[in-house]
Amino acid sequence: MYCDSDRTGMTVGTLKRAFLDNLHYIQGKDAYFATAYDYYMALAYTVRDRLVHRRIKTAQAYYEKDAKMVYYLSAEFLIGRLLLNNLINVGLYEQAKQAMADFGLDLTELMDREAEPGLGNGGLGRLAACFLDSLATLEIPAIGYGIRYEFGIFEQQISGGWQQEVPDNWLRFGNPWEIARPDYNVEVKFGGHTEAFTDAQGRYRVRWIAETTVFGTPYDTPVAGYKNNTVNTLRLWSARAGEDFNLQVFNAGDYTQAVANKTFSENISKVLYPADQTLQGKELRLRQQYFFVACSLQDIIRLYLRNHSTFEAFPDKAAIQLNDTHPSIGVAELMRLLIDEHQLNWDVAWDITQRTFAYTNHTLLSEALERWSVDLFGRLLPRHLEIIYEINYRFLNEIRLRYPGNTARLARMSLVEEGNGKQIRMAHLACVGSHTVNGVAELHTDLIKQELLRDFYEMYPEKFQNKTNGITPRRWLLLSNPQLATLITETLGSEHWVTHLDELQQLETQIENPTFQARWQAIKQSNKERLAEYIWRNNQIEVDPYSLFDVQIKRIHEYKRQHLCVLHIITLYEQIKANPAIDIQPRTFIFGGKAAPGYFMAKTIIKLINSVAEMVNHDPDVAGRIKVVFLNNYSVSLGEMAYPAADLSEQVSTAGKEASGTGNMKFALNGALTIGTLDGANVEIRQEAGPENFFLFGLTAQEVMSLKAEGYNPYDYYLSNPMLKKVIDSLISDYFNPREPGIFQPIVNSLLYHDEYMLLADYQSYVDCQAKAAAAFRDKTHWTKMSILNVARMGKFSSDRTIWEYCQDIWRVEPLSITLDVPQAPSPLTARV
Ligand code: 26V
Repeated sequence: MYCDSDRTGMTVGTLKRAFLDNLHYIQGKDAYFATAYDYYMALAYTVRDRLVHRRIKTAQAYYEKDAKMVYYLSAEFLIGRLLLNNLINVGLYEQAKQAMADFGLDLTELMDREAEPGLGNGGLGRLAACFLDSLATLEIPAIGYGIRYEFGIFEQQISGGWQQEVPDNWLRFGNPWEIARPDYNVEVKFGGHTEAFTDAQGRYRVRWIAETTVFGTPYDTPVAGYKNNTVNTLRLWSARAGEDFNLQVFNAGDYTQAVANKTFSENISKVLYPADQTLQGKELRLRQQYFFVACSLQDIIRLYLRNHSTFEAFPDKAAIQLNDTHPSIGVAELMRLLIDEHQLNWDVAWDITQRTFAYTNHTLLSEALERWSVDLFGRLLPRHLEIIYEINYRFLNEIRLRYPGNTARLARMSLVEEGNGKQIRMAHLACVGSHTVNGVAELHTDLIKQELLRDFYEMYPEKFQNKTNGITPRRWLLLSNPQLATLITETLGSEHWVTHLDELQQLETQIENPTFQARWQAIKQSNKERLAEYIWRNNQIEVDPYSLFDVQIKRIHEYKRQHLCVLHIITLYEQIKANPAIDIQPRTFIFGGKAAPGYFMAKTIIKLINSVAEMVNHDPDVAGRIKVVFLNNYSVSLGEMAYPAADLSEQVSTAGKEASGTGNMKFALNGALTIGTLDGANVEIRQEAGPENFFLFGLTAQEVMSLKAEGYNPYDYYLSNPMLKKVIDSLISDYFNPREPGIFQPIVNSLLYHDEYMLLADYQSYVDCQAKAAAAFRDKTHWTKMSILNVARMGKFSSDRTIWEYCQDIWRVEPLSITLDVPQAPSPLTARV
């Protein structure tokens, strides 16, 4: 019955029957009334059936083999649209395309109806999504745990050049991929106080008398491995008011107050915080973090106890990864569960906790390091505060033993920051509670060891590891650049490279082959034309698809230096104005990215890009040679179109500030050359691609630190560089914003008098490097060769490689293959749930 039923069959014929069935019985529509959205839903349910079947088999195998599981805890999962991804991974794409064509439907158009789940801010959330894809593809037993935000990252509209935020009601029309599991609801407590008591065995115990309880309902989204039978789970928690809600109404009689309380509880999973890298210390955010961690740990323990009766083997069966500090309250929560709920003693509980958790750091920016005020913490999580104090007490004693009399070190390493308003340092908690701490690129890990967590590294050098980030080649090549993927498959003779990305190396044999070069160029050209059409439809800007596409898409942040690119654009513009007949490489500058709603400078940078665009795009002297485009509402889907269309990838952060970057990898894998600093994974990309195939500029991280220590004065650069002066003066004079004078003054002041991110120090080096890139672009053949070499040498940056390293060096887990033709599935009546 598993072979070709309407719910599992893989042929065009069964897909068509299943599709019609779902259209009829789930959407309740016939061909007279069905909309494109109904067709999308019917197809999505058809695909989901095929996944559900595999997911059940996968979960069965994990249970029966008592496999060690990876639990990836992340406040963000930026998974992107799922229809095409699932069709590809489960091996149904061609059949689905045919099936839809037989009905006169265009699969691409249906795919466009899917709302994108924007459950993340940027790099960190997207990394978690790439990791889920690789975990399933490598057949690793794993569950991703997070929050089912009702509103994802805001929709960005541009009005008068400024960013406007619009709520992202992504669940409005329903979500065909998720399955609610109210049967696995768990309870989460907040607030109240603690009481110590002695139990019947004479043991010292603490009970937490909470003020409120909230329920978490899990929603499961299947995560399909690439053409294997593994389907793992992404389990996202949604907050529901406690079940005593109705009772309270009866008893207290204050119906409206009770409803208000219900709404308050359910607010926990309402909205994703749209700030990355800046902390606001908001109570709701701490509630969110504790909520999903408490739900997940209960779930993990429930799963463990199905096969075990003591906690002895817990660290051998569960590897819990903390994606940044957002879930780091898990360290205190696991201690609480083991001690208060399961009556383990402190030392045993602490040993289990430390052997279970590992922590990934994603940022060196001090403003992005999470700290929670002790006041807030104590109010919301009184028992956890006690536990953290106890962890800290024992930890500080350890330091005193190792470094007697070193009070400065004690203050630096403490989990509690003293000073105006005590704060809990979550990075320290995560570090102390974990067996392994990792950075996300070699340079980043070095800086963690030497700067950010230097004291910790000195004490526990064996705890620290590097795990350079990666991206999934399924979404970031196969799905987003099908023409290039086809060329690669034809050239290498199979699609084995999709799961063994190192094999792209073999493309190097084609580097001198003119036919291959021509096909390579034609594919890039066709991707550029597609983006040009999108720009025309979306921005009403006509761009030359033969111009150099110079692309910077990522969150807007001062350290990422989008405004350095703007200084370059103005430089070119000034050169043209001074000599309109100048021979200049035509370029299209394409920007995209969201600014945190409260981040004034980032929002002003967006306005600056749009103001410069307005002037440059319409100046007859420019004669269309330079165009500037700001793509609104940058998202995973927009990235899928933009990366394959880029010639030049802008990775220009101040050295030492970008932990890794992953957009840099997406560009390079799609044949763009990089202009970049020695920051994050750029260093390793350049190493792999070869320095001759990478446009390097700017200070190194060491030079940045030395220059700062010496006393950096940006104003000197302004005075001594005439072109730089001219460029900055054009901003001072309101040339680009005549009707809104003064709006760019904050940017000018920041550059001239502080320049924390050292744009002026890197300006000349950047402009010179850009001139080299422009000259190189004019030699089409040589550029194409460099492009091919970049792709051929990006194998290292597959997230499969990254995940395999985590499995080997941190989690100690093994793959487990899933077979679908198990002769006998256990009867539903006898199977344990
Ligand atoms: C941090 C914070 C801290 C304050 C509260 C709000 C908030 C929200 C999100 C984050 C995460 C920021 C860290 C982050 O996204 N880091 C990025 O991680 C990528 C994956 O490792 C890496 O490639 C980027 O370089 C790094 O910026």
